[in-house]
Amino acid sequence: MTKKNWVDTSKLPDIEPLPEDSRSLSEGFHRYLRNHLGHFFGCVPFYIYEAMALTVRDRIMARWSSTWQRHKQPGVRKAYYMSLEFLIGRALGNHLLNLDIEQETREALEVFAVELEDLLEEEPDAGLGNGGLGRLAACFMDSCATLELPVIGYGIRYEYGMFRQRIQDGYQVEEPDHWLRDGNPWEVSRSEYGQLIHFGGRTEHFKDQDGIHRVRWVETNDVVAIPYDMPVSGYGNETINTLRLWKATATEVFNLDEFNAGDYSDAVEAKNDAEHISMVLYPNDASENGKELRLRQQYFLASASLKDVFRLWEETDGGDYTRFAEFNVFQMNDTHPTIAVAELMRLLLDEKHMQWHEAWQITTQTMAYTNHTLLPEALERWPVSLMERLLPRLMEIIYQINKLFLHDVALKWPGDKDRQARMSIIEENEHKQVRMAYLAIVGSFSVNGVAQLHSDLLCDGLFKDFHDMWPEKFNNKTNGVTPRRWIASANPKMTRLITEHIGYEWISDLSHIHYLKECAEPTNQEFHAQWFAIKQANKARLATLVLEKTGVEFNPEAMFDVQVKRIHEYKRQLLNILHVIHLYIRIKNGDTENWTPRNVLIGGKAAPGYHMAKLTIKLVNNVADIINDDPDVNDKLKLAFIPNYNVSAMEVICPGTDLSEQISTAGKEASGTGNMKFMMNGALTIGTYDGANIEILEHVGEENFFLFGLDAREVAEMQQHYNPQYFIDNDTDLQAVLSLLESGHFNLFEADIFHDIIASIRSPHDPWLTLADFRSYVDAQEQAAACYRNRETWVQKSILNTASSGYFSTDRTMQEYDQDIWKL
Ligand code: 26Q
Repeated sequence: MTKKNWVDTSKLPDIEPLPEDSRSLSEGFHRYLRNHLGHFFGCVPFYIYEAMALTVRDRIMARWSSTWQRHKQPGVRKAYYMSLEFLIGRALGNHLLNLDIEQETREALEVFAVELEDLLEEEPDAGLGNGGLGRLAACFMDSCATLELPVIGYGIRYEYGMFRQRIQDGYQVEEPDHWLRDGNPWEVSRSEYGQLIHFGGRTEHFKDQDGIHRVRWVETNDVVAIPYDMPVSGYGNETINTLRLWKATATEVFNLDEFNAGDYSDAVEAKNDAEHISMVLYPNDASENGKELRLRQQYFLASASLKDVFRLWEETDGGDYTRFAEFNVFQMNDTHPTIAVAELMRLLLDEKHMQWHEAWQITTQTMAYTNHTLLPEALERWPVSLMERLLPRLMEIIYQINKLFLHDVALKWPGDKDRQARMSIIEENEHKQVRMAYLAIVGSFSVNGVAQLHSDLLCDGLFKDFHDMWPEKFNNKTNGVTPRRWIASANPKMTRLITEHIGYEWISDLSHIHYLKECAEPTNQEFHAQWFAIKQANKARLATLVLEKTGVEFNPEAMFDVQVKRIHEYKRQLLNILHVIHLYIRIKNGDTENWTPRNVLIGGKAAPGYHMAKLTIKLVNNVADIINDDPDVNDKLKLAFIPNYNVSAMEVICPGTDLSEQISTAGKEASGTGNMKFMMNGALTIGTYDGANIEILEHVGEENFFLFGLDAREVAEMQQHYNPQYFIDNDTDLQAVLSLLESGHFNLFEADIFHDIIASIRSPHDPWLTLADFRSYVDAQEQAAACYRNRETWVQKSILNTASSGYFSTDRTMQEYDQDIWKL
């Protein structure tokens, strides 16, 4: 963008930081409500929230400005976290915690007779992500700010975030999430840093004055990317980092030619086309392949962010691109932004006029790639034909990258044609496709998985050929979660108790949490009683939420058994339901000696086009209807499906959970992060030997974890000759469960609707081996139930889980990224 309307304000003196006492907050709040928002007599609660958000934002600005100043000093090496998703959730409570002004804010609101908790509820969730990968990006941003790492997040400012889920007759119904409808008080738009993004057109190859071969990308359709900045506050420090989200707009409000030619609607249509790019988040947490708009989103993010970093580089470090890799590093959150590899090459070649070799050096010293999946079917592939049409210059560059790469492969393994075909970035079928993961690996100096098992399996399986070629590129970075949101903010009662006993350092250094282990000793009766009472209070809070959202009454005395996550076959919500049906049958048979009453809570969204996942939701709801209505069952067992599971719901759910369900088929869940949130809040895990479960188990000890099921090696083995009938024949409990399900007991007036589910778990081709793990799952559940009846041991194990969770802070994860990859 040209800076023709640029007004330099950098010479103005720094703004005095605003006071943060309750009086000053109260005044600010009142002024915003009256003078800015114009509410004189009264208003709906949302504006109360908005006025307070603006008041708090005022306290952020001076720090934000000085953080930018620091980062703009020449010689500051920066990392850029590029992600199609940032699942941030709410911001106000988070900033109050980080700025340590919660008490003052409470007092400021007293005059207006408003409860802080009610006001926080008014903020819509920023749901700019599907699940684990998007939430991880948000936790990373939090930790980087707390650790004062110069990291900028780059993403898309979706007008519509993750859809809202409603349940109608037991089925999921999706509704649009227009989270920006009432404006977003946290964002600052910076039109002056807009970038032009090209699509379509064709390339022209020519020789410049010096006879050097050059390429022009011409006749493009352009879109403008406008950045919107969101502040990311650090905990207890002066750092405010930036999450920069791009909105797509048309190059001109109206295309003047068309407008003058009278094609008014055509001109408006072009504007719409451009704005569609940042309109909606794809609600698919496995790849939704081949969708042109998705590829547009990916390139839009990659190009806008790279150009923005170039601009920063030129403004602050003078723009000597030979030194670019010394001061800049990009972390690609999965393959979604991987087109950035080719775009960085394009910018260096075509716009900075570098030689291929030099540009490739810079690119491969600047890019790093994180993989989040082991499912081969979830690896992104883009049709070459689509790439050629939408991004012709980038496709040329990818071909060239591949050619030089395959040359290296051939030199390393002479004559090994199979290997060359296997490793090619271009899959040579009748419909050629670009394998984005391979492009990412070839173009990066670092490739990491997100838990130890996952990283090992990448090296031995999915990416074995590449590991053979470049073992030094591969590394593990076990995920984490931020203890600020997931303990300090979500569980204030537990936070107070912990801090009374071990001090407050754990909030910014979770390794301190191990000091709690002493409190777990049975001699600490007083502490145990307090721990138990807090869990009970959190369960009561969760029970209230469940009642409000589902109408199902949970008894707070019963064990809270919770599985919340995206609905996916590999996550095996079905296994959970089979167990619930098993318990129901036991109750109906009067087999209830030494019974542990249980509330089973399941929640999560299904991708709108994922038939099996949607049917699973229907099954949960139908089973719930039968069980919850049965007077024989009563308080012994309850089942509820909580609609619209999201970040804010999890903030109530994880503190109120006793038993955390992490029951994926071993070798399929890359890491999991919900497992860590539950652990931190004192839940025990029932889980498979998968993803980060393994590391949780190692940290807490197997006596404090309910492990069951096949491990990854056994799964791979059994998949060769899986015979579900064998498990049915040898298990009368399983026979009873299947026969009740097949009898239509849970779909009395909906004939046959669960046919596909039954067929899938009975199939020898069921990749998730659900029935193979049924017996050991039921046994582990029985152990958990027995353990829960002994309050003393359960409380001890609960404390030990929290006390052993220190490793799972994203502060630790970010320090490892910094030490091994970013070196900031
Ligand atoms: C791809 C192409 C087109 C449309 C959508 C997508 C898409 C979007 C989101 C593909 C995948 C995702 C999300 C994946 C995800 O959340 N993976 C999870 O990442 C977590 C953080 O590392 C891990 O803990 C989980 O194990 C992993 O499943």
